[in-house]
Amino acid sequence: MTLMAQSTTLSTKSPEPAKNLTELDELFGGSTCRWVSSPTHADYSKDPVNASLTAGQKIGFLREMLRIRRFEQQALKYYNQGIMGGFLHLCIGQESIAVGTSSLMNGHDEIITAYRDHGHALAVGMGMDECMAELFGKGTGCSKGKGGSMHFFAPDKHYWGGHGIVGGQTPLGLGLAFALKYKAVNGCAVCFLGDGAVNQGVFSECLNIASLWSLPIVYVIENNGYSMGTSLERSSAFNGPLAYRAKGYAIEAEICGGFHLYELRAKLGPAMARARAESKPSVLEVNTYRYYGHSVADANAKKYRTPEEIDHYKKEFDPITIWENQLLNENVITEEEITKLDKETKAEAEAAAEFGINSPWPAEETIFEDIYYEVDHQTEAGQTGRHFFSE
Ligand SMILES: Cc1ncc(C[n+]2csc(CCOP(=O)(O)OP(=O)(O)O)c2C)c(N)n1
Ligand SMILES: [Mg+2]
Repeated sequence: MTLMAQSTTLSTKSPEPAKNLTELDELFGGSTCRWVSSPTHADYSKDPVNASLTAGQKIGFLREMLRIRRFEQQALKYYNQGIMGGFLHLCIGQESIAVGTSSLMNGHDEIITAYRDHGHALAVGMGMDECMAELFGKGTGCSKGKGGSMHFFAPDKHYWGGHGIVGGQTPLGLGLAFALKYKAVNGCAVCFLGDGAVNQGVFSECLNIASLWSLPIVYVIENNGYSMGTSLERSSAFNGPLAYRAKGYAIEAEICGGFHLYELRAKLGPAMARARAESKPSVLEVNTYRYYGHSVADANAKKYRTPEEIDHYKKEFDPITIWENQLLNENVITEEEITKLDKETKAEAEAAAEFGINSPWPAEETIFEDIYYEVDHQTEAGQTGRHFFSE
């Protein structure tokens, strides 16, 4: 009883009042966290990492963001019709982060992420067919239908998944960075995690080792303000940027608006370059927003956020609209060309869904292939692979 009463008191605790923010700024010399500061439309077009981009590259970024959004919209359609099952965590609204990051990869860099992984997979060059088939649980999927939405993998594209345990990818990412340093490869590891995952103990351990051993890793915190239905102010005791926790481990930390590709590239580019050239870790916190619920099974998706909040981000900070406007202003693209691009990506997503639906299921005799399973503590369920369903 006492414990329950205490936890109720804790969960209703308000965030620290804004008066502390000046002190924080003085302490850390940086900006403040997302629930007290709005993202901006600052201009990073002249940054060296952006100034050299060609028109073709800029249009390519738009195509990639559109591909991710159309792919996920198709997936949502079939999920809602009951044709697709399993988990489905959409990154709609967050597309710029995956595309901006992959645009900076140099062929030796490695990336790893959590379960909200479709965007990263497509951005590194995985095909829509193999990804969609995986969502349908088909044998033609990238993980042969055994991983589903949370476990897209493409090591040949330096993409190490797709992980369902919150924060579980952070030590794996550190292992990738260690391997790069050990083998003297001029690359960096980029490990994505959410604002909720920052609170997993293992992440603190990773920061300590990353700094102690000077490993070439960039932890990118995709701060969308919520971990499932829990808002940031209810999950983080420290009422400042999450990235600043890195300062406690003598690691460079930076805050970034993730809505504009120019800003993302301008902040992430130097962190990745530092990792490659000096084998130094960094933490970059990227402000972003997801339009849909935590997953498609989030029954409370519209209860813990106001419709006004969702609309605000859609209207003011949609990464695709922002990039389209940027390219229109630069005369890099016309409205007609955008419409054509959009149609092409929609058609590609539709064709991928057809491919997934028409693909065969994995054969029953392959159920134990390509997976880890217990060899001790043998049970009947373990022998037959039927843990959840009877015939
Ligand atoms: C160790 C562990 N604890 C809890 C869960 C259940 N869970 C899945 S996602 C999630 C929220 C994580 O939020 P965040 O890190 O902000 O990522 P986002 O979903 O916003 O991308 C939780 C608690 C889990 N998968 N693993
Ligand atoms: Mg989150």
